[in-house]
Amino acid sequence: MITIAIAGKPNSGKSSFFKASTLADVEIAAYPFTTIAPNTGIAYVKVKCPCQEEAIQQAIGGEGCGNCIDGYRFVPVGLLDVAGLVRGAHEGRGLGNEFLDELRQAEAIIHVVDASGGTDVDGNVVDIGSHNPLEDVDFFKTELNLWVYGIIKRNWRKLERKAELEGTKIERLLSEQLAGVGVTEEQIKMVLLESRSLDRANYRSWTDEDLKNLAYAIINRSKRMLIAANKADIAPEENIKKLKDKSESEDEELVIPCSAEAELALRTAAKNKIITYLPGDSDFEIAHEVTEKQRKGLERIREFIHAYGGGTGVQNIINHVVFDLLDYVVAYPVEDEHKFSDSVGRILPDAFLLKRGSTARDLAFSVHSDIGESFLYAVNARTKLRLGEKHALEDNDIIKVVYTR
Ligand SMILES: Nc1nc2c(ncn2[C@@H]2O[C@H](COP(=O)(O)OP(=O)(O)O)[C@@H](O)[C@H]2O)c(=O)[nH]1
Ligand SMILES: [Mg+2]
Repeated sequence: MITIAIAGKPNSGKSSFFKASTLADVEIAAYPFTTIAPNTGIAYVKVKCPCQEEAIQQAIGGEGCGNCIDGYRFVPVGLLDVAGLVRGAHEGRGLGNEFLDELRQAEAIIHVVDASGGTDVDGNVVDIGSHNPLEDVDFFKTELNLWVYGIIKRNWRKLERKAELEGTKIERLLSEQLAGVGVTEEQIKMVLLESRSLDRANYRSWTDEDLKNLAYAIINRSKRMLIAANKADIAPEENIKKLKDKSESEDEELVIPCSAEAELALRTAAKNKIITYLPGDSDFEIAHEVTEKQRKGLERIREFIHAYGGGTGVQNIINHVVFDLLDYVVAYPVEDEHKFSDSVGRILPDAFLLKRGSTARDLAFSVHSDIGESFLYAVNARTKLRLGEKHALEDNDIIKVVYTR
């Protein structure tokens, strides 16, 4: 499963973001992690369910598929609430080592920034607007870069010697050093191929500055990042603007404003049947007798989500990470391409997230390794056209896999 890390300085709202994203009103499916740690959980991307399409409606007799909620599918992804990042983490300060260790498993990082400017660089509460959140963005990247740079630098001599004695490629040796960061040899190779200043053949003349640039490029490639401008409900408008402007002008990580607290309040209220609300909805209905205080609180949240282009931003961030940053597609395997169901008649029973470029055969492997092994061909259930094993899946594909039994 995809793993996304939630990281940032203390008190930026990481745990609130984690709680909000992992609180599901309906138990959609149990996806236990092999090791259950309290800071790991399941969040969901939200997509339109194919059962809503007219042609499919007709084929299945006008009913819902039973696996979506109000026409939306929630497909699970792993989420990790990482320890707060403090200054000097790369030297092991605070929970520095733990923090960095946890990041290893993550494909992407949601950097939660307190956009309200109400916490200082170490996470202490200060007056709203008195801390510049741009500093947090820089500080975070600096720590990540220094972490990777530190590993490379510490081992550089040894690495050089090994390269000469054994003739091993520099990218292989670097990836061995950086295995703890979760970087692959392929990623390092791409970094070196694309770099204008780093000549692989001349690694012996690389300066400290070169190694720093290398570290920067490696972390950028191996961990896709997005900035959650959190506490947008209380943040001065100019802070959000500053964060967005910096990101655009320097072509850096996308900034999406959000309010983890608002999302948490809405999901909790939905769970308690006080409102009808689905994660990511741009509005909600108050469904129950509520106290004046509750109503006021809810109306404040409504104002906020209307002002912020419909939504608290939390679901939007999860979807953006998976579909845009990491470039995944959703695919639905079926056994009966006419009824869009499995062998016992369950309509569109499963949804899988696969890296764009994955094939019908990869999907078969996701269903079961046996089915992948004995794959013959696939059929696009919408068009009934036959697909070869190399056919790359498109987002929202419904696929029947034919295999030898
Ligand atoms: N106004 C507002 N407060 C928030 C938001 N998210 C978190 N907080 C508050 O910020 C404080 C720190 O939140 P927490 O999630 O524990 O931060 P962490 O240390 O990064 O895990 C708590 O008092 C939260 O209630 C938000 O979106 N809006
Ligand atoms: Mg926390």
